[in-house]
Amino acid sequence: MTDRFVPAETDMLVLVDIQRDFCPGGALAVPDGDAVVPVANRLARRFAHVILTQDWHAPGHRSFASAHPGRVPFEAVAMPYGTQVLWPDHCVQGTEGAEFHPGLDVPMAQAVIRKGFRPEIDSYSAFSENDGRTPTGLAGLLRERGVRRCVFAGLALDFCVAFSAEDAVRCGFEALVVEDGCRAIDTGGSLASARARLATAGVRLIRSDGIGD
Ligand code: VGL
Ligand code: ZN
Repeated sequence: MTDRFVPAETDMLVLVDIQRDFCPGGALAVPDGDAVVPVANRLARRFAHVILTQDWHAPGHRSFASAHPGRVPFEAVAMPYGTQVLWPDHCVQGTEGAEFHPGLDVPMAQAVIRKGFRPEIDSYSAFSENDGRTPTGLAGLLRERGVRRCVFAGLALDFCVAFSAEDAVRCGFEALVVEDGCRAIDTGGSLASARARLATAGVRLIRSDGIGD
């Protein structure tokens, strides 16, 4: 049993990081990641407002294990702004891996928020970078457009989707996550931790078949 959810004029669908590198065959492939593509395409047609986020790293980005001699991907290290998981090189600006998944069909998307472009700092959330205080500008964009509620789907549930949804609440928006429109990386307990944080933040998880009109 899922409660119905009816999209309103003041809702924004935020499709997170549905990019080649997060899908099977990509540099940081999320298991079954491309399964979110048809869900995202369907969802996009139910909302008056849709935006995309795009992970967009400078070459040699500090979140890459390759920038830390002796370290390997999925290890956690201390960075000036806190603990950071190290990743394989992924979503490098201008590369094929950074492109949106070729099956993503959302020509109605109104904006693309690129994040993680500063070489020294990672950005999971679509609202602010991992230091928790450098804004991306998304909150201002949403406020200026009269958006009150954000509905998230995309990759990965336990990183960019969860951090974005939590931050949405922090910025004063209501936030929901379409669970079947997401897939997770699940490294080092990240999925359990993300679920707990989402529950604490009051982010509702819904299913795409519960979205009506
Ligand atoms: C992501 C790890 C590194 C994500 C981005 O989109 O969830 N995860 N960069
Ligand atoms: Zn990244």
